[in-house]
Amino acid sequence: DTWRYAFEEALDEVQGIYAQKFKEEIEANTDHEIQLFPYGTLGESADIMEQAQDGILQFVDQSPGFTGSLIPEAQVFFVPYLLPQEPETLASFFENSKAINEMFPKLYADQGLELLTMFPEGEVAITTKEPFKTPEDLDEVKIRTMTNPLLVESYKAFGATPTPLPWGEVYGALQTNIIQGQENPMFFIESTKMYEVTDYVTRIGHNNFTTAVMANKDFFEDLSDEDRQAIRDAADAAFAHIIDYQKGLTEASVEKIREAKPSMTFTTLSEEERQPFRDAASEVEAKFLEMTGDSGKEILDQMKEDLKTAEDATQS
Ligand code: 6CS
Repeated sequence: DTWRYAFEEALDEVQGIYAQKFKEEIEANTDHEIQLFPYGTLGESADIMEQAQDGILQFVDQSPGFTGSLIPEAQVFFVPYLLPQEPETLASFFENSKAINEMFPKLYADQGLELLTMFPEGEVAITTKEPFKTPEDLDEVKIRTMTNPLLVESYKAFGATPTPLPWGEVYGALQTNIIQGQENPMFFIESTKMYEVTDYVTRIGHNNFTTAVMANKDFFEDLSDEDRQAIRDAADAAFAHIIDYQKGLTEASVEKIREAKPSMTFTTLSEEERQPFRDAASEVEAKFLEMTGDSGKEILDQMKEDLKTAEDATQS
């Protein structure tokens, strides 16, 4: 059979590199083929999720940034300063986390989805038209977020005016000054030319971008044991590949942006400068618990435990 797999980025961006490796593994180890649908070929993130739930697509990559209304607990990835930035710690966390590998699959299953993997796509940086160092500087600044209620709460807590938009509207909204900033990992800021419509990149270290790959659950359950195993193995191989692929990617992307636009200003806030943003995190965490109740608390507690395990394992 030919299986259809859609994702939220271009073929040569992180989700695309993952998808290509997944396709390569499936085609090498089964009789099936994978047809890839990069961003823009089947609509926005919300559209491809709907198509995957309907079974029109067999596989979909949708980031928790867009899954918040479907699975409120997936918003846990937007509690500021929860995830570490060290690539090794992150990789170990995603690979071994009980929250990710045992708890989230049940929540995705309730939505007709078989969660195959979650992986990190890099430190999230904020690009803006004017410089900022404090929450006060962000007063009245409209920052685009993915359509995720908790991410909206984060930017409120950071002092800004959050504006949730699908990805396709971001470049134009910056160009016409409907918004004055947005956040994304450095590779994406470079590949989508966000530097053409913003002038400052600020690293406050508040998050690392997480994405998730899943299959339509009915499709997955109807497969043979061998095919299901081949899919799990392909997801694992692609995970290892994407972790390796991203080594040095943030810094290489900074260099490319500097080359394309020498006047782009990069600022990394110091620990002291980050403190007011860190202080805002507890308010956002409280909102998360308010939105998700006991189920959210269980996930958050487990994630904290899993993060501690990953830190102990990789930073000794
Ligand atoms: O900001 C966004 O909407 C997009 N960012 C990334 C890194 N991937 C896909 C997503 O649509």
